Amino acid sequence: MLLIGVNRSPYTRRVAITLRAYGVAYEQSDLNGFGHRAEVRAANPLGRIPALVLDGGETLIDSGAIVDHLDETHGGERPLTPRAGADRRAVLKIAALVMGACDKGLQGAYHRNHVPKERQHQPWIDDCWEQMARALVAVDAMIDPAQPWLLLGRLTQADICAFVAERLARVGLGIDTGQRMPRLHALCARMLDQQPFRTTEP
Ligand SMILES: N[C@@H](CCC(=O)N[C@@H](CS)C(=O)NCC(=O)O)C(=O)O
Repeated sequence: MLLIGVNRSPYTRRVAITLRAYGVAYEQSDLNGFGHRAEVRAANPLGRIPALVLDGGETLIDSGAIVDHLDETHGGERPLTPRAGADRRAVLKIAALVMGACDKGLQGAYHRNHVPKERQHQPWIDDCWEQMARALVAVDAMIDPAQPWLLLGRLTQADICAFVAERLARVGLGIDTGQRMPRLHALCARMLDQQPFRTTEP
């Protein structure tokens, strides 16, 4: 299996952590959508990372679709996203909140990084990042600091998604997560001690 993308991307890291949590062997090609346009577009016509090339040659795209496949093939009785019911809805809701937060965070960053300075509109960037921050604050409020994980007393896709979003906010965008979402900040710091998180650190 070949994972295409750099772990600096929250979407790629989400897949990398999921692969490691399931103990799946894989190789990784450290490409990004802007620096390696031709190679990334060859794997994904949309030009985005991550893509996952399966051993049979089929290529999957989009982190949500990729982790869905990994749940199906490696999740057994306890997939990282529960198969049905209230537990599944709860995990998917947090995943949607925080991966949507990544989308908003990157929307602001792309504007800052790709629009000429004189045409940049700072209120738009601020609004994107505020939307991201509010989603993370909402997840912060769901965290019980006495519990090792966000939900269900075990690692789920909610934790993995929250982890990559918190890192993007803190390291990528300079949002003070320790101050604005202290429980999430602490939970993610604890997760970093776990093998799937530690070994995928960019
Ligand atoms: N919904 C996609 C988003 C992927 C995405 O936006 N990846 C970024 C890297 S962090 C990218 O490749 N951006 C290049 C572009 O949009 O042109 C997913 O979950 O995989």
